[in-house]
Amino acid sequence: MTSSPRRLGTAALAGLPASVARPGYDRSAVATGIVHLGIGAFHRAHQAVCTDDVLATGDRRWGILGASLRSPDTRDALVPQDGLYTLSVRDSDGEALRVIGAVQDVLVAPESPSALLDALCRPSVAIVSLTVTEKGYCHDPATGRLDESHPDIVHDLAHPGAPRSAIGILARAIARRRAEGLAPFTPLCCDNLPANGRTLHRILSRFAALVSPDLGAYVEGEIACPETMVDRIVPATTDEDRGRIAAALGVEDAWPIVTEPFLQWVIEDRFLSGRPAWEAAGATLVSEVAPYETMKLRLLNGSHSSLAYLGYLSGCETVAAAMAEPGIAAFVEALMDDSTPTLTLPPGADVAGYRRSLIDRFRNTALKHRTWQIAMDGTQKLPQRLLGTVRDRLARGLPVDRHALGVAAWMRYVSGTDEAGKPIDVRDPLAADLAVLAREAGPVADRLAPALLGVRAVFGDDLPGHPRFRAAVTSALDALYRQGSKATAAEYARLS
Ligand code: CS2
Repeated sequence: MTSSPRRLGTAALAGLPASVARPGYDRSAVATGIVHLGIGAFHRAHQAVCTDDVLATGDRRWGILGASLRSPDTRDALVPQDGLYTLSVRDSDGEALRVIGAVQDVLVAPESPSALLDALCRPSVAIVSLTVTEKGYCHDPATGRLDESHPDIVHDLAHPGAPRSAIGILARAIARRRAEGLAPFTPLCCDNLPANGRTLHRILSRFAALVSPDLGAYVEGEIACPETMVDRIVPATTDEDRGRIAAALGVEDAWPIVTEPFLQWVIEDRFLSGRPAWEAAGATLVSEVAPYETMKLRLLNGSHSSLAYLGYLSGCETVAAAMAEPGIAAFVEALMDDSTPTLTLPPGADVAGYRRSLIDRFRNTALKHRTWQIAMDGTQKLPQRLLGTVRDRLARGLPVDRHALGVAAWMRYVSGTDEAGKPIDVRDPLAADLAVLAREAGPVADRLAPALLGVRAVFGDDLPGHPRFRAAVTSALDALYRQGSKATAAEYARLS
């Protein structure tokens, strides 16, 4: 008698409890149609799930080869499980478990850039999707242009055969496929960047032009980067999640993913070499993504970042805990009131319903979405989440106090101490620079606000000197220092 498996994998599938959904297709017959760069939790809760749905319809072209651009952790968790992992969908009604089969293999780019380049040059690969987070694009967040002095870009231009940035990897693979006479793949950005397809295309074309003018012209003219809007809340998996899910499965899963029921994916239908019928999984294929994307970035992510900073400073560990603070919850509603008039709504959009669903999603206590997780990388997030709205409101002569409070809470946060005097583990590519500015200025609004407003990568050339914005940020920061974030949020919620 063979012993029953103790770890999730192909051999364990048949023995899982009947309540656990699993791939209903022959995984061994699936070809690799997608390489995904940045195979973290978000991809595994979003695009991989939609692609799993497509595979289940019988279209076997779209298996996913995942790549991690940094750490081997995902590979170490998933490869011993034949790429399988559990998706746990949680809300107040309970938890539904499903094993996802779309991921076939995982590579670790730094261990072998050439293996990844070979995979990207397989003829079956038609799409290279990316979730490398905002900072993974090596760009200037304020302008959306390639940061040519970024260490990874400098490295990749000097060593094009062993790239380490997503941009260097894409450019090298595009050049090689072209030289080999293979059809180009479609790079598909699935990160929360503004105009994410156009931004990727601009950055990639510039990088390619620095490699050679000919490659630059080819990327500029021949490579399509569709826009996307991606949405699903995916907190980091905890050990408690692992324990609960293993008990339900009867086998260990080294890295299950926990998420909410909601999923939205809006995609510009502009693919060079075919695409999965993601509509079968509920995705919306459109000709213009921008209205969906702006609505999501400004209402969801703008609220999220504000909740993260205000919540964290006042000791709220999760988004749901911050939403349980009446002043903070009222502030988030009021912030959305201010963001809404700046939006060009998608056709047929029910913005009131959308906002209500966001509030419900933020209040989902079954998810432990840490404010600290969302607070990360603020320099890369503020421009598209809060500052676009600020610019639109300033241009129309409207008050910007509430968005200024979101910015001020970020300033208070990156200065490195919370309201209880505890040090904050600030994670941000510019964390060291921010810490120096904060130390030199001290916890004084009149000094700290102008110092941090001077960070051009975030605030560009226009906002640092804008008198109304500057005054609004300074007084919001002063209020945070005087009365803390709960009372300030409540006060700002009441402003007319
Ligand atoms: C969050 C997002 O971590 C963050 O910054 O705001 O990851 C958010 O959960 C997703 O964009 C939701 O789709």
